[in-house]
Amino acid sequence: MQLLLALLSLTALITSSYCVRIPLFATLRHLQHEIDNLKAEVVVLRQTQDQCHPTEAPPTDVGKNKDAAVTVNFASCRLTKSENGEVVGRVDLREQSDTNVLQLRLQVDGAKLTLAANSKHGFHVHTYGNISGSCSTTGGHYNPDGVDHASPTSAQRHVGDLGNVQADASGNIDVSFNDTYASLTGTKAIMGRAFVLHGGEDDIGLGGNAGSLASGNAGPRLACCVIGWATGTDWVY
Ligand SMILES: *[C@@H]1O[C@H](CO)[C@@H](O)[C@H](O)[C@H]1NC(C)=O
Ligand SMILES: *[C@@H]1O[C@H](CO)[C@@H](O)[C@H](O)[C@H]1NC(C)=O
Ligand SMILES: [Cu+2]
Ligand SMILES: [Zn+2]
Repeated sequence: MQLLLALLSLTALITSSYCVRIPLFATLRHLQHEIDNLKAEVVVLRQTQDQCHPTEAPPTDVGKNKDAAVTVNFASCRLTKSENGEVVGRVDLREQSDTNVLQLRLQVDGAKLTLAANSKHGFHVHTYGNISGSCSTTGGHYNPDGVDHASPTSAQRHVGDLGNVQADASGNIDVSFNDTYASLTGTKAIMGRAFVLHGGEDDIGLGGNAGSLASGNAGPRLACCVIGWATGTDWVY
Protein backbone atom coordinates (compact mmCIF):
# COMPACT_ATOMS: atom_id res chain seq x y z
CA MET A 1 0.00 0.00 0.00
CA GLN A 2 2.78 2.38 0.95
CA LEU A 3 4.65 1.46 -2.20
CA LEU A 4 1.54 2.15 -4.27
CA LEU A 5 1.14 5.57 -2.69
CA ALA A 6 4.79 6.35 -3.33
CA LEU A 7 4.44 5.30 -6.97
CA LEU A 8 1.31 7.43 -7.37
CA SER A 9 2.94 10.55 -5.99
CA LEU A 10 6.08 9.99 -8.13
CA THR A 11 3.86 9.69 -11.19
CA ALA A 12 2.07 12.89 -10.21
CA LEU A 13 5.40 14.67 -9.78
CA ILE A 14 6.70 13.50 -13.15
CA THR A 15 3.42 14.35 -14.84
CA SER A 16 3.24 17.82 -13.33
CA SER A 17 6.85 18.72 -14.17
CA TYR A 18 6.38 17.23 -17.64
CA CYS A 19 3.20 19.25 -18.12
CA VAL A 20 4.92 22.50 -16.98
CA ARG A 21 7.97 22.13 -19.18
CA ILE A 22 6.15 22.09 -22.49
CA PRO A 23 4.46 25.54 -22.10
CA LEU A 24 7.62 26.94 -20.48
CA PHE A 25 9.67 26.17 -23.61
CA ALA A 26 6.90 27.64 -25.72
CA THR A 27 6.78 30.74 -23.51
CA LEU A 28 10.55 31.18 -23.70
CA ARG A 29 10.47 30.84 -27.47
CA HIS A 30 7.66 33.40 -27.60
CA LEU A 31 9.57 35.82 -25.31
CA GLN A 32 12.73 35.49 -27.40
CA HIS A 33 10.66 36.32 -30.46
CA GLU A 34 9.24 39.40 -28.69
CA ILE A 35 12.76 40.52 -27.66
CA ASP A 36 13.97 40.19 -31.26
CA ASN A 37 11.02 42.30 -32.42
CA LEU A 38 11.73 44.97 -29.77
CA LYS A 39 15.43 45.05 -30.73
CA ALA A 40 14.45 45.67 -34.34
CA GLU A 41 12.10 48.46 -33.24
CA VAL A 42 14.85 50.09 -31.15
CA VAL A 43 17.17 50.11 -34.18
CA VAL A 44 14.48 51.82 -36.29
CA LEU A 45 13.74 54.36 -33.52
CA ARG A 46 17.45 55.20 -33.17
CA GLN A 47 17.75 55.79 -36.90
CA THR A 48 14.68 58.07 -36.83
CA GLN A 49 16.08 60.00 -33.85
CA ASP A 50 19.44 60.50 -35.62
CA GLN A 51 17.68 61.83 -38.71
CA CYS A 52 15.53 64.27 -36.71
CA HIS A 53 18.32 65.58 -34.45
CA PRO A 54 21.57 64.98 -36.34
CA THR A 55 23.62 67.52 -34.35
CA GLU A 56 22.10 66.98 -30.92
CA ALA A 57 25.01 66.83 -28.50
CA PRO A 58 24.85 65.27 -25.06
CA PRO A 59 24.54 67.81 -22.21
CA THR A 60 28.02 68.91 -21.19
CA ASP A 61 27.22 70.19 -17.69
CA VAL A 62 26.10 66.84 -16.28
CA GLY A 63 27.52 66.39 -12.80
CA LYS A 64 29.09 69.85 -12.74
CA ASN A 65 28.37 72.47 -10.10
CA LYS A 66 26.27 75.07 -11.96
CA ASP A 67 27.64 77.87 -9.72
CA ALA A 68 31.12 77.17 -11.10
CA ALA A 69 29.99 78.49 -14.50
CA VAL A 70 29.19 81.95 -13.08
CA THR A 71 31.91 84.48 -13.79
CA VAL A 72 32.29 87.89 -12.16
CA ASN A 73 33.93 90.76 -14.04
CA PHE A 74 35.34 93.91 -12.50
CA ALA A 75 36.35 97.21 -14.04
CA SER A 76 37.68 100.44 -12.62
CA CYS A 77 39.14 103.82 -13.47
CA ARG A 78 40.51 106.90 -11.76
CA LEU A 79 38.62 110.08 -12.59
CA THR A 80 40.92 112.89 -13.64
CA LYS A 81 40.11 116.57 -13.76
CA SER A 82 39.57 117.80 -17.30
CA GLU A 83 41.72 120.93 -16.78
CA ASN A 84 44.90 119.38 -15.44
CA GLY A 85 44.65 115.60 -15.16
CA GLU A 86 44.59 115.62 -11.35
CA VAL A 87 42.99 112.50 -9.87
CA VAL A 88 39.73 113.53 -8.20
CA GLY A 89 37.93 110.24 -7.72
CA ARG A 90 37.24 106.77 -9.00
CA VAL A 91 34.61 104.57 -10.60
CA ASP A 92 34.35 100.88 -9.76
CA LEU A 93 32.20 98.36 -11.59
CA ARG A 94 31.13 94.78 -11.05
CA GLU A 95 29.07 92.46 -13.23
CA GLN A 96 28.09 88.85 -12.67
CA SER A 97 27.49 86.66 -15.72
CA ASP A 98 24.20 85.18 -14.48
CA THR A 99 22.49 88.57 -14.01
CA ASN A 100 22.12 91.57 -16.29
CA VAL A 101 22.98 93.97 -13.49
CA LEU A 102 25.99 96.27 -13.78
CA GLN A 103 26.90 97.53 -10.33
CA LEU A 104 28.63 100.92 -10.18
CA ARG A 105 30.21 102.97 -7.45
CA LEU A 106 31.33 106.54 -8.04
CA GLN A 107 33.47 108.35 -5.50
CA VAL A 108 34.60 111.97 -5.94
CA ASP A 109 36.63 114.18 -3.64
CA GLY A 110 34.38 117.26 -3.79
CA ALA A 111 37.12 119.60 -2.55
CA LYS A 112 39.17 118.93 -5.68
CA LEU A 113 36.24 119.84 -7.97
CA THR A 114 34.54 122.36 -5.63
CA LEU A 115 31.13 120.78 -6.03
CA ALA A 116 28.19 122.59 -4.41
CA ALA A 117 26.42 120.87 -1.51
CA ASN A 118 23.73 118.42 -2.70
CA SER A 119 24.34 119.41 -6.33
CA LYS A 120 23.31 117.07 -9.15
CA HIS A 121 25.68 116.15 -11.94
CA GLY A 122 25.17 114.37 -15.23
CA PHE A 123 27.21 111.16 -15.36
CA HIS A 124 27.59 109.33 -18.66
CA VAL A 125 29.62 106.89 -20.67
CA HIS A 126 31.04 108.73 -23.67
CA THR A 127 32.10 106.99 -26.87
CA TYR A 128 35.90 107.24 -26.97
CA GLY A 129 38.44 106.12 -24.42
CA ASN A 130 40.57 109.12 -25.27
CA ILE A 131 41.25 111.54 -22.44
CA SER A 132 44.53 112.85 -23.79
CA GLY A 133 44.73 116.38 -22.51
CA SER A 134 41.14 116.79 -21.35
CA CYS A 135 37.67 115.23 -21.36
CA SER A 136 36.78 116.98 -24.62
CA THR A 137 38.17 114.13 -26.76
CA THR A 138 35.77 111.45 -25.47
CA GLY A 139 33.12 112.20 -28.11
CA GLY A 140 29.37 112.19 -27.39
CA HIS A 141 27.35 109.79 -25.28
CA TYR A 142 27.98 106.16 -26.17
CA ASN A 143 24.96 105.46 -28.40
CA PRO A 144 25.31 102.25 -30.45
CA ASP A 145 21.51 102.12 -30.92
CA GLY A 146 21.39 105.55 -32.61
CA VAL A 147 18.53 106.84 -30.44
CA ASP A 148 17.80 110.05 -28.48
CA HIS A 149 19.25 110.94 -25.10
CA ALA A 150 17.03 109.84 -22.19
CA SER A 151 17.04 108.70 -18.58
CA PRO A 152 18.62 105.48 -17.31
CA THR A 153 15.15 104.03 -16.73
CA SER A 154 13.78 104.93 -20.19
CA ALA A 155 12.82 102.05 -22.48
CA GLN A 156 14.99 103.67 -25.17
CA ARG A 157 18.18 105.51 -24.24
CA HIS A 158 21.84 105.89 -24.97
CA VAL A 159 23.82 102.98 -23.51
CA GLY A 160 25.86 105.75 -21.85
CA ASP A 161 22.86 107.43 -20.16
CA LEU A 162 23.47 106.88 -16.46
CA GLY A 163 21.47 109.95 -15.41
CA ASN A 164 22.58 112.11 -12.49
CA VAL A 165 24.64 111.56 -9.38
CA GLN A 166 24.20 113.78 -6.36
CA ALA A 167 26.81 115.28 -4.07
CA ASP A 168 26.28 115.08 -0.32
CA ALA A 169 26.07 118.05 2.08
CA SER A 170 29.87 118.36 2.04
CA GLY A 171 30.05 118.40 -1.75
CA ASN A 172 31.55 114.92 -1.98
CA ILE A 173 30.10 112.16 -4.13
CA ASP A 174 29.87 108.55 -3.03
CA VAL A 175 27.03 106.79 -4.78
CA SER A 176 26.38 103.13 -5.56
CA PHE A 177 23.77 102.20 -8.13
CA ASN A 178 22.87 99.55 -10.67
CA ASP A 179 22.25 99.72 -14.37
CA THR A 180 20.58 96.97 -16.39
CA TYR A 181 21.33 98.27 -19.92
CA ALA A 182 25.03 99.08 -20.09
CA SER A 183 27.32 96.10 -19.62
CA LEU A 184 31.01 95.20 -19.39
CA THR A 185 30.62 92.60 -22.15
CA GLY A 186 28.48 91.94 -25.23
CA THR A 187 26.78 94.36 -27.58
CA LYS A 188 26.22 97.03 -24.88
CA ALA A 189 29.79 96.87 -23.60
CA ILE A 190 31.25 100.11 -22.27
CA MET A 191 34.75 98.71 -21.82
CA GLY A 192 37.47 100.97 -23.21
CA ARG A 193 35.12 103.95 -23.38
CA ALA A 194 35.04 106.89 -20.96
CA PHE A 195 33.07 108.03 -17.95
CA VAL A 196 32.39 111.75 -17.87
CA LEU A 197 31.18 113.70 -14.83
CA HIS A 198 29.51 116.99 -15.75
CA GLY A 199 29.23 120.33 -13.96
CA GLY A 200 25.46 120.56 -14.38
CA GLU A 201 22.35 118.47 -14.06
CA ASP A 202 21.25 116.15 -16.88
CA ASP A 203 17.69 117.05 -17.95
CA ILE A 204 17.31 113.39 -19.10
CA GLY A 205 15.94 114.41 -22.52
CA LEU A 206 13.03 116.47 -21.17
CA GLY A 207 14.51 119.94 -21.85
CA GLY A 208 12.50 120.48 -25.01
CA ASN A 209 15.46 121.39 -27.23
CA ALA A 210 18.05 119.75 -29.47
CA GLY A 211 20.75 119.79 -26.77
CA SER A 212 18.45 117.89 -24.45
CA LEU A 213 17.87 115.09 -26.96
CA ALA A 214 21.59 114.93 -27.74
CA SER A 215 23.18 115.08 -24.31
CA GLY A 216 20.79 116.38 -21.64
CA ASN A 217 22.42 119.85 -21.39
CA ALA A 218 24.58 118.66 -18.51
CA GLY A 219 27.14 121.44 -18.82
CA PRO A 220 30.94 121.35 -18.81
CA ARG A 221 32.92 118.13 -18.53
CA LEU A 222 34.55 118.26 -15.09
CA ALA A 223 36.33 114.91 -14.92
CA CYS A 224 36.66 111.71 -16.89
CA CYS A 225 38.42 108.34 -17.09
CA VAL A 226 38.87 105.40 -19.46
CA ILE A 227 37.14 102.19 -18.35
CA GLY A 228 39.49 99.22 -17.98
CA TRP A 229 39.37 95.70 -16.54
CA ALA A 230 40.24 95.30 -12.85
CA THR A 231 40.97 92.47 -10.43
CA GLY A 232 38.16 93.47 -8.09
CA THR A 233 40.37 92.95 -5.03
CA ASP A 234 39.40 96.40 -3.71
CA TRP A 235 35.76 96.20 -4.78
CA VAL A 236 33.39 97.69 -2.20
CA TYR A 237 29.84 98.40 -3.27
C1 LIG B 1 42.77 111.46 -29.03
O1 LIG B 1 42.22 112.71 -29.39
C2 LIG B 1 43.14 113.63 -29.93
C3 LIG B 1 42.42 114.94 -30.14
O2 LIG B 1 41.30 114.76 -30.97
C4 LIG B 1 43.71 113.07 -31.21
O3 LIG B 1 44.69 113.97 -31.72
C5 LIG B 1 44.37 111.72 -30.91
O4 LIG B 1 44.80 111.14 -32.10
C6 LIG B 1 43.37 110.79 -30.24
N1 LIG B 1 44.04 109.60 -29.83
C7 LIG B 1 43.69 108.41 -30.28
C8 LIG B 1 44.49 107.26 -29.77
O5 LIG B 1 42.76 108.28 -31.05
C1 LIG C 1 22.45 96.12 -7.17
O1 LIG C 1 22.58 94.78 -7.57
C2 LIG C 1 23.16 93.96 -6.58
C3 LIG C 1 23.39 92.57 -7.21
O2 LIG C 1 22.29 92.16 -7.98
C4 LIG C 1 22.27 93.92 -5.36
O3 LIG C 1 22.87 93.12 -4.37
C5 LIG C 1 22.09 95.34 -4.85
O4 LIG C 1 21.20 95.35 -3.77
C6 LIG C 1 21.57 96.25 -5.94
N1 LIG C 1 21.59 97.62 -5.45
C7 LIG C 1 20.61 98.48 -5.71
C8 LIG C 1 20.83 99.87 -5.22
O5 LIG C 1 19.60 98.16 -6.31
CU1 LIG D 1 28.22 113.32 -20.69
ZN1 LIG E 1 22.78 110.46 -23.56
